[in-house]
Amino acid sequence: MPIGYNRDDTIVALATAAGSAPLAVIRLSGKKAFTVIDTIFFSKKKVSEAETHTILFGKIIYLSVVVDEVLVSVFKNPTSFTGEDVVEISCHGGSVVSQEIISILLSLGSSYALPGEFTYRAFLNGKIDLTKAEAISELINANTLSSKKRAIDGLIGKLNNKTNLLRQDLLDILSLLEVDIDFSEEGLSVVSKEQIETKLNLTITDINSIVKSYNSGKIYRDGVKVSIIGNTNVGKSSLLNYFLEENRAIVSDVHGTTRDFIEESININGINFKFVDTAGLRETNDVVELEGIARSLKHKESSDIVIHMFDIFEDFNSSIQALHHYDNGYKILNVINKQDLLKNNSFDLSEDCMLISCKTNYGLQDLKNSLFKLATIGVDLSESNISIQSTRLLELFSRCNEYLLKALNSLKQNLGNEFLAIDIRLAIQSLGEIIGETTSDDILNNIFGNFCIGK
Ligand SMILES: Nc1nc2c(ncn2[C@@H]2O[C@H](COP(=O)(O)OP(=O)(O)O)[C@@H](O)[C@H]2O)c(=O)[nH]1
Ligand SMILES: [Mg+2]
Repeated sequence: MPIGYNRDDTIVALATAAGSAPLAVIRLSGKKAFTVIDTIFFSKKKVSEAETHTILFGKIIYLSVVVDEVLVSVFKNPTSFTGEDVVEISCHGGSVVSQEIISILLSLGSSYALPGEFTYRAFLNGKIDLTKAEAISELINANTLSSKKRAIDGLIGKLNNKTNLLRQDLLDILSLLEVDIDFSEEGLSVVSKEQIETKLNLTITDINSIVKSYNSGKIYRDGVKVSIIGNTNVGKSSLLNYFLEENRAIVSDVHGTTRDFIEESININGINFKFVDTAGLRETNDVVELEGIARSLKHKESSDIVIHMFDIFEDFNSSIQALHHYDNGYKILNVINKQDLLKNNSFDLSEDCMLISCKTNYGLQDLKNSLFKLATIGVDLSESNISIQSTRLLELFSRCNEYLLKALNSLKQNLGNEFLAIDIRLAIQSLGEIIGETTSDDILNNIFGNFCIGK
């Protein structure tokens, strides 16, 4: 069991974001939830006598002082999120009211919930499996509609169903093998090698597509970081402003205007692109600008895509050449700006290079399209397929597939059904870990520890 979670106590936490807001919701879950709330909440009915899934209006009164007027939602075990007795107190927002109520609940014998503890209890009580727990975390953290949709798929059990189907397929193969093992003692064989091979291959293909979906899931969850790098005055800040559709960064013909970096996100076709406008690269003795340049280079290293920007008067051909020999894990888009200043069309544009004008917007839509294309190379953009977003699932599905490939190999080498059965059993075990049937404490700690408190 994960650290600190194996407790019988009644837990409390704020379920909404802290700060100024019209309402705040406090959650209380556990054996004493109803007795604790009944000592401070005064309404027509006691919470312990109310029907499940009803709402009561009343006052929280503590030491004869009215703390707030609130609504209390009542959920009796086992039909609550955690599977325990739960109350949700909707009080007035702002941090003072909710903190006061939480302090009172703590002083009455409940304890402060650890991160993800409500969800962990839901898991312990069989209300949700691990794929759903992870989906809840993904849903809360989703920052585009697409990543939200993928999380909902997990929440409504698509991944769980798929995993169970795959497991059933493997169990079918296993029982075929076992029947065959029994009969082979009598010198008979009831199952053909081809039959097993076809079934194994189908399952392997299915799992492979799930493994591949991780990259798509990752891009939808984490987004794409794009740094705009180049010399001073080439138009980096102008480009950022174009993407953001606002005058976010100062644009000026003074060299070295942008001295710190500016980071802003936009959504392109459902994917979150984080643009970083950086200080222009040039020789300088200005300490602030030097620090800015150092930061530019640091951002470049952690980017998914670097827009390397030049203006048409620069000697960009040699720089572009140099860049192509430079492989740091990010993709490079070479962009030449200020096309509007071209006197004639005799411009020699090398491949892999885009010509734009931030002044007239020439080529900017193409640049946006190229960015999207570059970011989504190898990514499955269709939303109908099952997609995984966590490294835990990636690891387990990959492991499952390795066992199946081993089994396939044993089959091809005629190693005997006993050998195949061993690997298929291990593959089935990996699928069991996906839904959390057998899982180590470390994994549970990792999953639930990453939740926010109150969830
Ligand atoms: N003619 C022309 N001027 C541009 C273009 N893009 C930017 N500029 C001008 O170039 C100067 C530097 O632009 P800025 O975006 O601040 O460049 P940065 O230093 O790279 O961030 C400003 O005076 C801009 O108005 C363009 O496409 N055409
Ligand atoms: Mg700038």
